[in-house]
Amino acid sequence: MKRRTAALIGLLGVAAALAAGHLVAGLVGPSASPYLAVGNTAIDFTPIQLKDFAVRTFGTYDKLVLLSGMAVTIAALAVIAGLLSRRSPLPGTVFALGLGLVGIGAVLYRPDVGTLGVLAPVASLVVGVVVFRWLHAAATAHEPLSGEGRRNFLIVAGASVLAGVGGQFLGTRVDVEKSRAAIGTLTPATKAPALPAMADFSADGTPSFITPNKDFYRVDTALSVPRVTAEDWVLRVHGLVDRELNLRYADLRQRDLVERTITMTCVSNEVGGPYVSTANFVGVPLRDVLMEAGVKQGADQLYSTSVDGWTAGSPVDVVMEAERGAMIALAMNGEPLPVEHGFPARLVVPGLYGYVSATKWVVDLEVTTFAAKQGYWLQRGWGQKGPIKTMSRIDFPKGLATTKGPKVVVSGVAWAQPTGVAKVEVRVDGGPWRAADLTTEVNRSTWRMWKAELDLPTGGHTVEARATDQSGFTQPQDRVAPIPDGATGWHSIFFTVE
Ligand SMILES: Nc1nc2c(c(=O)[nH]1)N[C@H]1C(S)=C(S)[C@@H](COP(=O)(O)O)O[C@H]1N2
Ligand SMILES: [Mo]
Repeated sequence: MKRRTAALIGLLGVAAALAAGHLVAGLVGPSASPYLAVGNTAIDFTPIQLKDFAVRTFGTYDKLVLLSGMAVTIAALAVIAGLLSRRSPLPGTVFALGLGLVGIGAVLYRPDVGTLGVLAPVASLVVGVVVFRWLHAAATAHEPLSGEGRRNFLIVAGASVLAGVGGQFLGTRVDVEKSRAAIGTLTPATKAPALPAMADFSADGTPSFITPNKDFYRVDTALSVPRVTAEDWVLRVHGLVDRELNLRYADLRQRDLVERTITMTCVSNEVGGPYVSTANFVGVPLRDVLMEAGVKQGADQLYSTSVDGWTAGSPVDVVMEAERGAMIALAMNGEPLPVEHGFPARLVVPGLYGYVSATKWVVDLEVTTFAAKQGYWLQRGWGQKGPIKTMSRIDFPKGLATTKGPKVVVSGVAWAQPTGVAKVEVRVDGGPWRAADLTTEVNRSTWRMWKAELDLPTGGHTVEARATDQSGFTQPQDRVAPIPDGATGWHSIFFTVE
């Protein structure tokens, strides 16, 4: 058999296997797709340093990079398996079996796949083996590749494309956008105070005070965004409570909704990084819901789970603080939560990093103890409690930029939820610190913008910033990596004045 034919048989066998699995997953549950399940399991097992590197290097494209990397790896292995099978179909058969078993293992490991889900990787295994052997037999019988043999190749290629596309279509048929569009406006009974006139310094290079939803940072482990309609959504509240609750979307939206302006932050944000954004969230106070359920003595953890099995543990005393403003959010900046930010509902707890509080697509709240359960990132070496660290960032000038002098307005943001920012200072080339101007405070759980006008000679300069919060604490100079409980250090920018 020609090398080219052998390689093609290997590739087509694997394509057929993956497509068949994706099609069956479209029927029994999208997350049962063996390809996605292997990807998701890989994410769960990736060492934190590597995951951190991926997020740092590829940002929001980290998942695309993972899926493409997997595709290239699997294709390369398929070609090798094909080439090894020129004399006998055995190596390719073993490869198809092995790949199928990996798929079954990955799907069984997923927390969000139902019992039927295993049918998808089983379909992959069977189709992979059968198609590979069928093509191999045809190519052996009709060597060199005749019209007959070629027809088989085209059938497999065509059927694979159809099955893959069909699976994708079936998997996204739960019309979550339709459900979202039908919700209309969620009008808060208590509106957030209007923004003051000087809430940001966007004219001087800071972000706008409210982050538009499309620009709001996004961090999650979901390879495909979970699709839950508002109609199907139920939030179960249970565990160490006096009475269990099952809350439906229609119940929640009828309550007195509150609107709160909150700045969210990710623990994996580097000094100077982009994972901080602000929105007006509308929802139900989490404290009220927990009071209704009745938290029992001894409970110290609120353990929340998303529909795709991600978990976070928040301190009960924090979410129960009356002043804190923790909420079950339904809307963000005047519209129902965008699907990628947790539609139909998510948690938001001001002052805690997202990994211990901000569960998107939340479906389960268990009142329990830290001794009993560990959230997703806690299991992977991150800290148990995730209070947000006081931090500042320089937004203008950008690092290595050239800007006109001698007057240069340096600007940025600072945050210290829920304590509030008291002061931001800047210094140039290691000189004395001087106080920057601050915007009017919106509330202590939001960021605050700052700017300072500097007089600078032409040439290169380094500017540094540091924030002091309203408890009098100044962010330390020591550089600490995000793992395990958030980065520290002063942001520093080198730029040139011309
Ligand atoms: N279901 C789910 N919720 C999640 C996560 C996740 O991976 N899965 N990541 C958390 C983390 S680490 C952060 S920082 C915030 C980010 O929320 P955003 O994507 O809406 O900005 O969501 C949190 N909620
Ligand atoms: Mo995060």
